Amino acid sequence: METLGRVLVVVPTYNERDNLRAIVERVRAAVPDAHVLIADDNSPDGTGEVADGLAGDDDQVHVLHRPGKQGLGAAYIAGFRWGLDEGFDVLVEMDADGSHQPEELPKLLRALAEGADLAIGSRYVPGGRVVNWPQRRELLSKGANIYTRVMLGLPVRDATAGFRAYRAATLEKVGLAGVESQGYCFQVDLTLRTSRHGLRVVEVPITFVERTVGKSKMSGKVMSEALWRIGLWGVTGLPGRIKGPRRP
Ligand SMILES: Nc1nc2c(ncn2[C@@H]2O[C@H](COP(=O)(O)OP(=O)(O)O)[C@@H](O)[C@H]2O)c(=O)[nH]1
Ligand SMILES: [Mg+2]
Repeated sequence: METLGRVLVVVPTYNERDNLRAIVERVRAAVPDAHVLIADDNSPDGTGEVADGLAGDDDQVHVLHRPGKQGLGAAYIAGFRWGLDEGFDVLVEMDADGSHQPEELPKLLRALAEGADLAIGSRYVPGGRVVNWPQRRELLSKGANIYTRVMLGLPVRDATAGFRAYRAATLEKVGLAGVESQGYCFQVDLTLRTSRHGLRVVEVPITFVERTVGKSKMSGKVMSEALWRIGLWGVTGLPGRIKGPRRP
């Protein structure tokens, strides 16, 4: 198993004031060497100030203040750019609301150390689970994954998952410049790009626990962007202008 180097956990936030401290503390306890970057979209509830407080108390916690709500994908692209510029070797995506359990982070990192280029924390491989999701949400998520598989033929069970670890080299190869996905379809976008570049995508089973504090930011706008973009990629073959080799 290889050593991975420096790990950055990027946590996008929009109105997560009452979730943020606990999640950051759990990450710091689960993977003490890792750094955390909070990418906040100027949340009206004061999440940005909570983030500044956490960063002030801990050299391994950082904050990226963004001017306004520009979507999950845009926040991740900005967070990844920051992490790549700072020389991190691994970039992790994790929600702030407790749905992704920091205690499962070592499993994702182990998959990278064993050779994966992208490790996805998957709800839909054997051993993966979802706890406390209303049936409507579960149907939406499973439907989105079926739609993605039919449209794109991706060999991934949970292409919309938001708990994942990328090698910096994966993001550099795939390139972030052409990524236009603003919302949650960013996850599918990057999965497709990574897979189309012939890189190794591995799914690791996780338990996804629905939030108990605060509100979901899933919206009609997020869903319709995913529908049309994934449909377009299905028809045209590729998102944006991928230059890497295409797998059969
Ligand atoms: N910075 C930023 N974070 C966002 C945005 N939309 C969602 N998030 C964050 O992304 C994570 C997942 O969002 P959530 O609402 O829990 O989605 P759900 O789990 O699919 O219902 C949470 O940490 C949110 O605060 C956004 O537009 N900008
Ligand atoms: Mg959530």
